[in-house]
Amino acid sequence: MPLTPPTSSPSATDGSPFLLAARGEPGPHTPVWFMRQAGRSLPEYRAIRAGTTMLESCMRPDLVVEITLQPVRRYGVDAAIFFSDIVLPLKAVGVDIEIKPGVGPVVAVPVRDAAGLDAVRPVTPADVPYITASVQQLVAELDGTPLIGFAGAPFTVASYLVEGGPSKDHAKTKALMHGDPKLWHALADRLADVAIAYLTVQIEAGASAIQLFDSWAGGLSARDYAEFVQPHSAKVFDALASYGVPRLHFGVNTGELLGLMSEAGADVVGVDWRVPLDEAVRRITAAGSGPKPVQGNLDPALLFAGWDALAPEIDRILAEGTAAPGHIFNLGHGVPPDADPEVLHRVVRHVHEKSAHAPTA
Ligand code: 1CP
Repeated sequence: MPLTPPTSSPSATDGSPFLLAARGEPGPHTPVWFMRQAGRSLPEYRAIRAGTTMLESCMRPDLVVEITLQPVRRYGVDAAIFFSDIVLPLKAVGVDIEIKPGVGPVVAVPVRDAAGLDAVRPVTPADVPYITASVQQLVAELDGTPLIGFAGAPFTVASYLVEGGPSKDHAKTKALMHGDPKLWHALADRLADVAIAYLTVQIEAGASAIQLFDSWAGGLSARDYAEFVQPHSAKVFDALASYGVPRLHFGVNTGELLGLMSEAGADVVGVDWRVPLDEAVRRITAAGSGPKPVQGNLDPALLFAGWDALAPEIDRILAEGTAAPGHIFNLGHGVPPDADPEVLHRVVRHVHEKSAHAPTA
């Protein structure tokens, strides 16, 4: 039976604080979720993952469903993020890639020439039945809490393929961009198709929103971003526009790129801690595509500073977030593995209490 896109009828998640904020509409409180909320900071995650590799666990609906739900149960966050990884769609089509504990994605044969491109193709639903099954089960169990699907943006995924693993300076990726622009654009275009296919599977199975992670784009100049990256991320956003689900976009250290990342086609722009949200709104607006809702932007380091230091920072961010037509509270990057779950829970309660207001007429 063909799947009906979830946007064709009113859904249980429509009036949720997360989707209201993502659409720039007023809601009962500022929604909050955390990037990497499912993961090593939770003892229940470490327990259930014991003995299973990261990518194996992404392919088992029982684990994906349980791990995705763990932070929702524990923290009462306003959205769930699908438990997977940005390299999963590559693994699913046979790219020799593993996630090494304590390291990250490692590629056996880095892609550095046209022949290397052959291994990379978009997933079809038949390649990832476990993704469809996991999303469908999650949507049923989440009972009105939106599920965010996600994929890696072409640049960030390319950086793993070209470097062969995590990298601080992305030197080989930049060298390929400038040294062989034809190959670079072919690779980035292929990875745009990979992201489109992976996100389409998640949306068609019922995800309420999607986030395109371009975590490492902040290493690029605005000029290089505009020429080598933005057209490919824009292809991803354009291809998904007709579903009508909010499209979020995030990268680290992207203060100089916020306008360009917004113009790529994001409905919600993620901001790390380096730029205050009101200034981020100004930059997005100045670029000609705003104002629009923003997501962020507590420095994850502050989770370790003690509540007396943390609470005023949360309040400052909530105040700065009022400059945007919608604000989704989040960290400026992922939850650190050694973060205290009690502190995260307190952040959620504080954001909800401080931002609660009577529904507007
Ligand atoms: O065994 C483990 O627990 C390994 C740690 C881990 C986890 C929990 C990795 C390896 N991936 C994940 C899950 C994951 N990855 C999620 C879902 C969980 C959640 O958010 O609650 C998501 C959204 C991702 C996305 C991801 N993977 C990004 C973009 C987000 C970001 O943090 O910037 C990136 C860059 C990756 C690559 C990756 N996978 C894993 C690691 C440690 C890394 C980063 C490596 C590096 O530093 O380059």
